[in-house]
Amino acid sequence: MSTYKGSAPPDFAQRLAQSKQLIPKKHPITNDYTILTKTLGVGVNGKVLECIHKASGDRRALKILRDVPKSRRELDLHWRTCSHANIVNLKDVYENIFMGHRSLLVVMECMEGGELFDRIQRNGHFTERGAAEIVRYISLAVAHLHHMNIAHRDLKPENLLFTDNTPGALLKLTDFGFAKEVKGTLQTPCYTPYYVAPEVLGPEAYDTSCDLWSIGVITYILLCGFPPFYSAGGAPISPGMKKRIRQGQYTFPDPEWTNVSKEAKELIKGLLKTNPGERFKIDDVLKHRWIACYQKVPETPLASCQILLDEAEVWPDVQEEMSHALATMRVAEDPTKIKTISESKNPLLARRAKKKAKATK
Ligand code: I85
Repeated sequence: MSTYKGSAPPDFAQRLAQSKQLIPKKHPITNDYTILTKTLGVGVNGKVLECIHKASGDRRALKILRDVPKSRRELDLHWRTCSHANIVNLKDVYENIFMGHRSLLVVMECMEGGELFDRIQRNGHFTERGAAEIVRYISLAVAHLHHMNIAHRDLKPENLLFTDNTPGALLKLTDFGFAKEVKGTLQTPCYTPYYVAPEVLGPEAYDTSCDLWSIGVITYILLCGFPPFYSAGGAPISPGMKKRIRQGQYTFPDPEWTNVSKEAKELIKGLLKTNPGERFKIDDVLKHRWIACYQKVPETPLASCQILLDEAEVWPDVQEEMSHALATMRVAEDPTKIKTISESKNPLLARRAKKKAKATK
């Protein structure tokens, strides 16, 4: 690297401190890492393998992305946010030809504790306070993103991983394949604020609100072991289920919910509001008593670990239902798509907008 004077090129951590911009390494990844064949999972834009950092012997996770704009966006958003304790950390990025394709090879810290609900099921004992602690971790990650005007939009149990298998393990969020930078509402010009409907101010509230709906669903499952909305008879997303989601029809049935605190139920109600405008914002969650004072939440044993174990065979259906519901929200809650089409193809609207802009000057 000729740009660095004198001594050895700075390592990744140094570069991180020096510049906010991500510069992928160009030399072959195999100089630094041994890539193992074990697949840890498959994400939105690429698969994840295990690898070993030669210099330290550390186990790490490698995500292989095709070098296309969509992957660049994923990497950029992950990079900008990954210094947070509850977001999976990036260790190295390479720009290599891999298996004949121009690829981005993303090395992450290895989350050895695996997925959220696998661990809860494995542990066999789980309390309401434990659930509050987990929801707090998720909310801290989401708050970090939302405060940077980034919506994750694929917040589901498979993307929440534990650092290790110790009692002090941290939970971290991963996969920025659907993440999106949302425009701040403040700079939107040309409107008289008194009359402006929230959706006109831009997609911000809507894009970020799907993350809050996700937190609501995950909290519900943590507390009882089954989702708030599910289709009868195991069909992945039925018309009946869609209708229940749209109308916000869910209950807190006995006996699973009998001993769950009213604060927990109150939080879920704020998160599962059908109208995204009425739904809690991330700061409402962090300020909520059940989260802010999570150490005072009762240590009531929950039915969820047993139910997750008993219902293990339907878990893939639950995951599919959640993925599908999120996909629907990503499309439905983006009013800009609709707006830009109608505006760009409507000369009358365009002229009126111009006139209005002139008049307000
Ligand atoms: N470690 N969604 C489901 C995994 N460490 N995993 C997924 N998108 C990603 C896989 C499919 C998430 O961006 C994913 C992504 C990144 C990871 C990831 C990152 C870091 C892991 C798709 C493990 C794991 C689990 C159990 C044991 C171990 C590792 O998945 C091991 F033993 F290797 F330590």
